[in-house]
Amino acid sequence: MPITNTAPPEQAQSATMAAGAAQTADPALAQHVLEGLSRPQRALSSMYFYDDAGSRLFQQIMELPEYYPTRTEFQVLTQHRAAICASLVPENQAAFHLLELGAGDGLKTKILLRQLLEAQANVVYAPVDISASALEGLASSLRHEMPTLQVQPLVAEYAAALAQMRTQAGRKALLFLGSNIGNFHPEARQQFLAALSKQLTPNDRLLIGFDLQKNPRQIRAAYDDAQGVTAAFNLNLLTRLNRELGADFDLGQWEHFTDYDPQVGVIRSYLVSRRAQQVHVAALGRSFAFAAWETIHTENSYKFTLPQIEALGAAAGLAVQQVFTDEQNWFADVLFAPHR
Ligand code: AVJ
Repeated sequence: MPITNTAPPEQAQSATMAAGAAQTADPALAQHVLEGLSRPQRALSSMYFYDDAGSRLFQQIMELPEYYPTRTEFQVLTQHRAAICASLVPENQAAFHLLELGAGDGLKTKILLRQLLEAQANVVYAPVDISASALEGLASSLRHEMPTLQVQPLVAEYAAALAQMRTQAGRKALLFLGSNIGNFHPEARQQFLAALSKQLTPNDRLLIGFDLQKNPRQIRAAYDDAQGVTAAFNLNLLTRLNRELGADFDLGQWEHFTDYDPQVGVIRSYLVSRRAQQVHVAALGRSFAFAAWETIHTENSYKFTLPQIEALGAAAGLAVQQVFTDEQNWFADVLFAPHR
C-alpha cells in the first residue's frame, strides 16, 4: 500500500461519537473528517484512500494506459538495476540493511532484491509498514520467490523504524519509491526529509522515486483516465466515510475533478458536489451543507524537476549522488547521501 502523508487540518474541537455511529469508527478518521469538512475550503487527506477497496482500485490504476508512473519506474529500475544495486551495496560487500518505506506489493523492489541476491550481497531486507497484514503478504511471497533472502519486516511508523535502526551496525539503505513523496505538501515534505536525514549516518544511502514534470496534458490524463478508475478511486473515499462513519453521501451527486498546474507542478484532485446538499455524519452527530459545485480537495500529487530535487535534498542535508531515469525523462529514482 502506498504511504501518503497527511498534514492534518489544524486544530478543531475533538470529535464526539454520537449514538448510531458506525461501530468501526476510527477516532482519528472521525477527527480528520470533522476538521476537514469544517474548513471554508473543504479538504480530506489522500491517506484515507487506501482501505481494501481503495487499495484494489489503486492496483487497477497502475495498470491503466494513461497512468505512466508505475510502469516507467519499473523500467528505470529494470534498466539500471545493476548500477542501482552497486550504489546501495557498501564497499567490500559489507553487510547492510535495506529498509523500504511503504513497500506495497513489492513488485518493483523485487527487481532490486533479485539483483542483490545475484550479486551475493550481504543484505537484510526490512520492509516497513504500519499494516502488519500488508507486510505478512510481502514476506510470504518473498519466502516463496527468494527463499535465501533475509527478510525482517518492521511493523512501525517510519520515524520509529528509523529510530530503531539508528544504532544498527553497518549501512542502512532506504528506499522510498513510487513517487509517494509527491503526496506531501511542500512543508511536510521538507520536514519528512529532514527527519529521515537526521536518522542517517554518513555511510547510509537513500533512494527516492520522483515523478518528473512533463507535458501537462499527459500528467492530467494520468489522473483522469477514460475508464473512470481514478474517479472511482477518489469517490471511494465517500463510500468509506458512509461505511465507517455512518455518513450518507449520495454517490450519484458527487463527481471527480482533477487539474494540473504546470507552474507549481501539482495535480490537484477534488470531489465536486453536483447540487446543493446536506450530508449527515452519524459518528460526528452532525451534518455538513454543501453548495452546488462546492469542492472537497482530496489529493495533491507533486511533479518535480531535477533542480528542485537537488534543492530539496540540500535543504535536508542530503546530496544527490546519482540520478537514474528513463529515456524520456518521465521518472527519476534519485540516490542521496548525507553530506558531511
Ligand atoms: C500512490 C501517491 C504515487 O499520486 O500518482 C494515483 C496516487 N492518485 N492516481 C499518485 C494516485 C491518483 C499515486 N501515489
